[in-house]
Amino acid sequence: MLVLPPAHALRCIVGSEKEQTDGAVKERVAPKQQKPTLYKVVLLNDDYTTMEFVIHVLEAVFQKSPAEAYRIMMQVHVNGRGIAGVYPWEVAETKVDTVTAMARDAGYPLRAALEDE
Ligand code: TYC
Repeated sequence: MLVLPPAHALRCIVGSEKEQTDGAVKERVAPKQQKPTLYKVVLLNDDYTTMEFVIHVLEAVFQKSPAEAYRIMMQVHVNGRGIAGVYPWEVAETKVDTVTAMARDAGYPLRAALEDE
């Protein structure tokens, strides 16, 4: 399923807009969001991508240890899907793009997707 960023995940520019009134400069400060909404990056199984390549992706893109990368790869291989990591919207989206580009460059059909936390 395609997940679009919610309005609150979009960068807020209100705080940087200055309002000029009678020579006075007022600044409206938008309250900073303390906890960003998090999204899961999910890896999907397929029959052609090698286990070694998936382990490499998990280590290189998701900073997993070799043991954790192997565990997640096997989880995807056995169950069809597995969580590679949980990140704020823009980070998660970039990881999906990076995985997809790496896989296509290497000639593999590996897919990654975003999910609501
Ligand atoms: N099923 C693949 C194989 O047997 C391995 C694999 C694991 C592929 C995880 C994708 O996300 C994946 N070669």
